[in-house]
Amino acid sequence: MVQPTQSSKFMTLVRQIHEGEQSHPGATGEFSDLLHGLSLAAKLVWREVTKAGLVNILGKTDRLNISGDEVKKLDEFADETIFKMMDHVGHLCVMASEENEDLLHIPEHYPQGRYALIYDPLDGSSNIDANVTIGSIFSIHRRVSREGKGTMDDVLQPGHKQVAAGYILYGSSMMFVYCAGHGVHGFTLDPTVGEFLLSHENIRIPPRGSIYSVNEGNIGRWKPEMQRYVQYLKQEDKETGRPYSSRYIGSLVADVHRTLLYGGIYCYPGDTRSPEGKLRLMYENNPLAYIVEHAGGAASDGRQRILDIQPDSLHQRSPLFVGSVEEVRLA
Ligand code: AFP
Repeated sequence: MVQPTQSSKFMTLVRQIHEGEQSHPGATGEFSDLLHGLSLAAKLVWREVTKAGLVNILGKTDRLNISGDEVKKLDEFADETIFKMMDHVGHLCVMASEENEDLLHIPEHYPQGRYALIYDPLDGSSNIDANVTIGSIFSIHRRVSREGKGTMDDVLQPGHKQVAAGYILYGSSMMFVYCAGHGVHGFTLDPTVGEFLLSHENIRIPPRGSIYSVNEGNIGRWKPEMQRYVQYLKQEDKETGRPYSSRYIGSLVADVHRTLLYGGIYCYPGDTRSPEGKLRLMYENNPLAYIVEHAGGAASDGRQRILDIQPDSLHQRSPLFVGSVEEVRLA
């Protein structure tokens, strides 16, 4: 028999966001709408991802995205789905997507809101054909322009000004991980009822770890200090727990998710070919740095905190060292 005092384990994403808002006097419910819209878009993307091996959707289109990567059809689907799901909600003034060169404005017949949404619709898409975990990443800023259409200033804000960020993993299960300033929470989709249920409450990253994650194929292009650092991690030393294990999926969102849960470090340094590395500050590094910092970890570009970088363009890149506090400090 159900005891009235028994606490409910069925914390859905919507319920948690709602309860979080209710504890803030003056909350308008806009955040619930935004996160709910994103979770709905993610379910549609997930539906296509799970069908990817069945339907003829894996072919590549014959163009490159703004960052020069091959665009696959699923990227386009995810890009459009997120935009269409979020354009009419009334809480956004502008969006920016990794797949598009310019800002994405809210159609004029919809109301303009107080927030700006930045997203990477499908991170790790080169892994789709191999059935490897991929994901979507999002970042939300409060607008700084006063009214009307959103502007570049609304989007080009340093990461520490994000009011929420998160990612969705399309893997062996589907997860929605987000932070709106108060803890990092992970929800797993129960496909039988179509709901995200709280599975990872208040995630904390271990302060140390023994896994490093980096594309070591690039070692010849790294600076000597980066080469020495990775050599150091591979040396035998009982006291400091070396050698570390190496894990690299090649889907940033999946590599960072593992790092968040198990501890360790993910690195994408600059190299002779790309001095600022490959990853994009606005779409990848800022939201993931926000999540990891709120879970007790750290994120740096090797010179400064990722979240302190003042962006100057939508698609700018930055090196990334993210993970356990002690590991990022050592790196
Ligand atoms: P997209 O698939 O969104 O273009 O991003 C891929 C990615 O930026 C990131 O997900 C990977 O970790 C990284 O590239 C892998 O790059 P390397 O092949 O250089 O290791």
